[in-house]
Amino acid sequence: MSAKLIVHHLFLILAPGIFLVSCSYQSPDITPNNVVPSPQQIAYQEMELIGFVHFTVNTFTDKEWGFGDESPAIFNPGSLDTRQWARVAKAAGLKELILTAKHHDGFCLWPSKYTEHSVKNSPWKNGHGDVVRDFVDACREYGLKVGLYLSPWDRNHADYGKPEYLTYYRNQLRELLTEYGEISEIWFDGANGGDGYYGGVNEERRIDRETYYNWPEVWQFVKKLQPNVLIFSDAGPDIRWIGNEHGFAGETNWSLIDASKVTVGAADTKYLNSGDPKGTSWIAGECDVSIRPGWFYHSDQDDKVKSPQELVDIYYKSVGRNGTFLLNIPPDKRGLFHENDVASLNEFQRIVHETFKKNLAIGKPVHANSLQTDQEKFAADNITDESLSSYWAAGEGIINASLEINLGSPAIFDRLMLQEPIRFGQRIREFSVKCWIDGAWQEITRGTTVGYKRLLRIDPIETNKVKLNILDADNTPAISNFGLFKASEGEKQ
Ligand code: FUL
Repeated sequence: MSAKLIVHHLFLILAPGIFLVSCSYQSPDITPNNVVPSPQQIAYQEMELIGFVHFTVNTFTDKEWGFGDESPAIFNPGSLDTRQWARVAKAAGLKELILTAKHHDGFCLWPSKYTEHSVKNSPWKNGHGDVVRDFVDACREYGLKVGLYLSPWDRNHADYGKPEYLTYYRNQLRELLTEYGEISEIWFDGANGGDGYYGGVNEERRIDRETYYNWPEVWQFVKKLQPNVLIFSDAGPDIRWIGNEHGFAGETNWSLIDASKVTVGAADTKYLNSGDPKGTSWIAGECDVSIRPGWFYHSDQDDKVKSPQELVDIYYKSVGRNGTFLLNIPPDKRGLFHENDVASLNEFQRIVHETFKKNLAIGKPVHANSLQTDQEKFAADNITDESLSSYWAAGEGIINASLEINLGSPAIFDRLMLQEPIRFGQRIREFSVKCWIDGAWQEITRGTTVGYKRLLRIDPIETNKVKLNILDADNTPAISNFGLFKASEGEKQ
């Protein structure tokens, strides 16, 4: 065989392999930060909106914190309908609901076998009801994730403050985490210790917040029962409290903290509000707030329901600042979300939908002054392709970079959106946005952190070119989405 023929034969043998290798070759992503979110934490932030449902004996006694001496006989909602909760939540764009299975009064919304202080001794459904069961069934029917709140502080239990109570608490956790299917989030509240009924002794009990519950052990126990559950507390380990009950994340908000600096129930709220760029764990902030002044339903607050515009403002200060918006809607004595709450929630959803339905930057060409490589994978146009998974990244080691979005013809907008591909960590520390106005670049706004999502409200601008400047970052900056929107008229009413 001639040498030429051998080469030819060799080519025929190797070519399919070469072809296969080149087809399956995927250029590598940017190098991730040391601290990145888990897939569950990414999915959690993408939900954006979550509902809280505070419901218990307090609903019937008109209190915020039950003392623990309430008779189960008072729990008797005439038309409890968990499907109405789920239906309303779904229509409002909420992705998960969290129910107070037990609040500080110790009354259990499920027939726990470890206490008599529960629905099993209530007239509701002749003691055969289970609100937790009805709740999880309704959530699943409407495609909502399920979260549960089990108050560590229990003003009813005789053993609260003693080691015996910890066994009781874990037994209840086991019931909730093994008998109701998949639970996506479990909420550990920080309020702890004080006066209470405590089995009839009516006294004040204090616990050592640092040691009493042995949180690391409780969290391990929880993860053993439900490996995918996300645990909320002041200190995480998966989701942290944002440090206030107004639903406001800090203007600067890192999804990282150093959890060893945080004591559950005695946290530095400023620290929680802004997170920590040097944080050692990914623990994003959850922004909780009630649609009414109280967490529980009180008829004298029927006219104090937050307006749709107030809810929209909170949306910008929570979701728009890299947080999740956890909005409480307390069922009334009937066991239903009140008409006023539903009306406000629906209008809130309509406004948000209207504002963000049309991104004026979609499909527009983008030019970057720095690219990771010339590969399509990192192309500047990826920030206007509407996909969260594609992204632009600056060249390795480059921090200052700018992206110019060419809108073609002049457009008017007053809302901006930036998103980082957080699966590689949170990076951007500071950015500015300039617009081409009267033949020159003029700065129209500036911001600090971005994270999963950053929304900015500005006065309406008309321009055909927008420039995003990354001014400071912890690592090579990357952007997955950029958006320009015109606010719904409903935002202003
Ligand atoms: C607080 C509790 O004391 C309130 O009653 C409410 O449940 C809120 C969400 O958390 O710490």
